[in-house]
Amino acid sequence: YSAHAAPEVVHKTILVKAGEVYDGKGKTVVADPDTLGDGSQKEAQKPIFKLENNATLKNVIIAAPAADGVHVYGNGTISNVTWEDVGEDALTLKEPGTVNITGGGAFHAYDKVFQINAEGTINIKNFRADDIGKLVRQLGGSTFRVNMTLDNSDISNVKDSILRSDGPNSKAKITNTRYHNVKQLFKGFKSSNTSES
Ligand code: DGU
Ligand code: CA
Ligand code: CA
Ligand code: CA
Repeated sequence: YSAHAAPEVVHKTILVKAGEVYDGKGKTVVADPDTLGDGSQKEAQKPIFKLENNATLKNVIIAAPAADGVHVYGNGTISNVTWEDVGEDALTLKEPGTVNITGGGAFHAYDKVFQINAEGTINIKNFRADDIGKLVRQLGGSTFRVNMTLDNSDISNVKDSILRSDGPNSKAKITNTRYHNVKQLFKGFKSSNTSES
């Protein structure tokens, strides 16, 4: 007997079409390691969810293996999604857009949680993260403009930094957030482009 239903094994990336809402109603999903990826640090794993422009993903727990998590093409809304054990990374912005992440959390990310591979904005609010390398990483070596905000969150055990860029054009702002054992808040930004309060 278990109080929780067995996780749903996802064999093929779930597509959330433009403007649509996927509400997991609290269910737990995992990747099929044979088709999507084993959640290790190997690149080229597939996502469990692919969100088209203006799609919403909500009320889902992503357990291990999490493969390449969630891919967002354009604007996306992520609400009450918890990555219990982040795979290669948790979420990637693949095309320019704004991603709003509210509630939920991310745990046990060997390296990155949110990977930003296109120009845009990532707003994270009411979030928990523990045992991670970095919370947000702008694609290494890229100079497109990324705007990162983190508000009212609780972040612990960070090996590298919370918000990380290499680009002189990107901005980062942290407000009302609690930290425990965090090596650095910001890394790779012009210091005039960061603020914490
Ligand atoms: O070193 O391969 O980590 O989208 C660079 C990495 C990076 C991407 C990124 C991702 O370019 O793979 O997972
Ligand atoms: Ca990667
Ligand atoms: Ca992990
Ligand atoms: Ca990845």
